[in-house]
Amino acid sequence: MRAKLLLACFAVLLLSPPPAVAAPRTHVVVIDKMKFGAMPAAVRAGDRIKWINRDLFRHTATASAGGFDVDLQPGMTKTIIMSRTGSFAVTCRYHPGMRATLKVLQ
Ligand SMILES: [Cu+2]
Repeated sequence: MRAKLLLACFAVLLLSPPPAVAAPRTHVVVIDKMKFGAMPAAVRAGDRIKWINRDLFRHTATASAGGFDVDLQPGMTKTIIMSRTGSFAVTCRYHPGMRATLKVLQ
């Protein structure tokens, strides 16, 4: 009886799917009225950031310390993959007053 129970438990373990690895997600940041929209929370390495420029002006999403530099004409959308973890100070090369912080977790 006990052997059957152990065997059943073992079978359940064998048949269980492996632990889920989170699939990469796409987060959206809208730039409008000379401001970055809210930076997404819970960005993980491997996720994508889709930058959308809804403003009438050309902007960039530039990591001040390097890492990415996205140049966006008015109405343009670009998607990048965040391969590095860390806290990125983001600014616009044309409008230094535009600032945000994007955190990328492991
Ligand atoms: Cu700008």
